Amino acid sequence: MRKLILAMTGLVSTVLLSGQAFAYEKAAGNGLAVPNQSWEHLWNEILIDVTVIGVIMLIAAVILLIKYRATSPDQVGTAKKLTSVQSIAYALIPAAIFMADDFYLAANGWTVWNEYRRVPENAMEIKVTAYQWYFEFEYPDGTVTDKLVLPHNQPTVFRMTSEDVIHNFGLPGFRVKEDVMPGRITYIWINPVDIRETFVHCAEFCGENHSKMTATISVVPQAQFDLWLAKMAAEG
Ligand SMILES: [Cu+2]
Repeated sequence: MRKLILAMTGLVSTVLLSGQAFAYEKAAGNGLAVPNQSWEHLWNEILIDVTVIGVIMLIAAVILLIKYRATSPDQVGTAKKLTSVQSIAYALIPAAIFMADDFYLAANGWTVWNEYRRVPENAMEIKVTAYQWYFEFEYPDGTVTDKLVLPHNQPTVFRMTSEDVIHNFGLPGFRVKEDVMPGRITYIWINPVDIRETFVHCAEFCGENHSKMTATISVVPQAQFDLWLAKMAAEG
């Protein structure tokens, strides 16, 4: 009976823990500041959890294998028959423990996604049009380019559509991607907090030259961005 109570306690803590996840993320503020950091945090959490669970399972398996190994070929096991309460407890306790973790991670994933879908009000908007097989970018002043230069620390939202087939605006350096479809406008946003060179790559197989459908992204200081944009605008 004690084990059954333990199992029920586990189930209750499952629910409490997932509620806790929501409370924690909500307190963190209004939307995400740097989305890729939130995704990385979530990914690390998942990685730690599956590693810990994996190691526990491995150690348990090795101990049981050694402890209960057969010492002669015709040996018959002498395990005690479990009572119903024991059987239920053996099933429920481990299930409750692992479910608590699953719910916790799922709740965190849901929260990050939910927050991520809210674009910051000060975001710069760049229109993206996908073609077989390149991306075209239109800046707020109407300048059209085939590569991205982004001002450092400026949240940027991409409003995207396709002129032909389904593509995908993949930003591995920012840990996000989103489908780009004809007849529909989808969006994705980033906050480039590091000055660096990275790239966008189509992440949906879209035909013969799909693998070449890429463009560079340069994150530069605001002043350098202003100069670049003015130069591009002048070149028309
Ligand atoms: Cu594509």
